[in-house]
Amino acid sequence: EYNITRPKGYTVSYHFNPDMEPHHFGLTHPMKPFRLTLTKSLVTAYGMNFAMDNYNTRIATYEELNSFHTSDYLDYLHMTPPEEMPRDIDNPDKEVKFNLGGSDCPLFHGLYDYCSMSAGSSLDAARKICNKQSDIAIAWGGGLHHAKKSEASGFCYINDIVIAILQLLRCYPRVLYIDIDVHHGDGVEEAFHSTDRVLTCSFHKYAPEVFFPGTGGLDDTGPKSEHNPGAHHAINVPLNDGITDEQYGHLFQSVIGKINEKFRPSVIALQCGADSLAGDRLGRFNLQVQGHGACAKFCKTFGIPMIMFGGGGYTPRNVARAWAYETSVAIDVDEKINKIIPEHTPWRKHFVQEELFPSLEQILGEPRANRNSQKRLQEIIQHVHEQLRFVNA
Ligand code: ZL4
Ligand code: CA
Ligand code: ZN
Repeated sequence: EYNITRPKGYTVSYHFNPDMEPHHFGLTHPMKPFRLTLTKSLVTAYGMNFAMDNYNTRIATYEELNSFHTSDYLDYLHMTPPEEMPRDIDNPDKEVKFNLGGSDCPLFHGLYDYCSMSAGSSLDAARKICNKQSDIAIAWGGGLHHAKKSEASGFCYINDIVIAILQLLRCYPRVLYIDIDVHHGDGVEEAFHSTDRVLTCSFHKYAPEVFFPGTGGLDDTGPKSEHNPGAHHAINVPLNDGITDEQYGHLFQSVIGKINEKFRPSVIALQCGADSLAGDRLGRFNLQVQGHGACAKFCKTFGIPMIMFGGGGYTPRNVARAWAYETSVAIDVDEKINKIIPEHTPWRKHFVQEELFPSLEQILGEPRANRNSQKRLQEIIQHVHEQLRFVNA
């Protein structure tokens, strides 16, 4: 039996809306809101809820969504019932507005409510950080980094991260956005491309034409106009298939460590997309739960406030394992328990012999071939360090 207690000296808050689960993108669509409930159950099964402040979050208002998204787009999202909305698959002749109704961003019942709940969780988390009632705020229902101000994209309709960061900017001078989802965090990058108060850094698989969304090359560092204060404040770490915990950890620490030195953020917004894990239905990387969680661990060492968002993650049982583990990182549970959590099975005590437990590698599936050479990774680090000469707090 574990006895999980509150971390000393700081507060962790968990922001969750149980009403997100009943929403469905479609039977075979990869995005499964059910993974949020699965995560919450695992967190609660370990008693981690006793170490945090738990909030059932409210929905974001139209005005709050309007802080980033245009009224045209929101009105369309809000007013048009699914039946009347155009679909490009079923009705290829009909017009598709705002990229809504295709196979990536389908229209479903309660879509607007679902989006308001996701944004509401992230905004509640940001408010708790702003008024110092929380030091690490967790919002696994958010992290939808592709949405643009007037357009849905890649399973994302409302950019809860941008809305949360806009809130943080009211109370903090500089926000560091870090994105470990296997996809490029294009929506967040674009939203802040003209300010030097937000530095964005995304790690992702990069193969334009082949892998979504196709942006985020090493040289994409924000619009390079002389008068743009946001120039150089977008950092991209393009990667190939099969990157391992060891490589990713080294890369993450040298890139984020340097950014922390130069940019001196007052708060961190960390998008923890779990599709960078091995065995993900859409992802291509080979990260284990520990390697993924090591990113959150490293960010925590800076000792500044942090929001942890969800994001992608398409093998639900692994998403729950990773986010439960990262919740345990936030509340700083004993290392011994950390080692147990990723190997969780509810009927653990019924097994007598240790050998009956599968290893994490077995849980997460056969590793993919690693297409990242040490030489290339070293070049990336070198390039990012050079770019950071233009960044000063
Ligand atoms: C699916 O099986 O690369 C959607 C999407 C729906 C159900 C049945 C429809 C079958 C994989 C993906 C047709 C599917 C055709 N269904 C999808 C260029 C594309 C056009 C759409 O993690 N087809 C688009 C988006 C990416 C594309 C990734 C990641 C979000 C995040 C944050 C978004 N879009 C090619 C694909 C399926 C589906 C199966 C799919 N879509 C895989 N990759 C994409 O970063 C939350
Ligand atoms: Ca990313
Ligand atoms: Zn993703």
